[in-house]
Amino acid sequence: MTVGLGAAPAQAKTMSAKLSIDRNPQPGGKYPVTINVWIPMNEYDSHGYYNNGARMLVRFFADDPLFDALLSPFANGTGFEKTWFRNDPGYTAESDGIHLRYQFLAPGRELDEDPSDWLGNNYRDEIYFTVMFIDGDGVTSISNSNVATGYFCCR
Ligand SMILES: [Ca+2]
Ligand SMILES: [Ca+2]
Repeated sequence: MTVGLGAAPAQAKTMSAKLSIDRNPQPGGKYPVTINVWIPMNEYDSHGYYNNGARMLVRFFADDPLFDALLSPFANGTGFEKTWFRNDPGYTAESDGIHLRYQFLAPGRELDEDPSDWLGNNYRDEIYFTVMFIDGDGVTSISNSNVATGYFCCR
């Protein structure tokens, strides 16, 4: 990197990651999913990281007691992760830090992580994402989002 930054990214402590999933499916059985990540930092650092290779990588998981399965909500159910680089839509450097604001449609079959039983009772689904912020030197910070719930349909 060419900018003078501290040794380790101190922003890890305050990176916020918010998830909301609209419980009303769109035609085709897809649900609007909204990601909102903010890494607070000053404007100089924000543009410094952003312009020197910093990226964000997001993965979705099913929240379960024993094992949190990796989900594939991206690309109509075929993508298990997505990475944002400089100038990608929704990924911005601003005066108060680096932001990722992104909305997409996820197929219900991916969000229905606790599927219906043989009687047709659909169990409640719990979804969260992890976001990795990777700066140009490869230093990584990770945060988990809140858990979004719903009775998504259908596997
Ligand atoms: Ca679950
Ligand atoms: Ca379910």
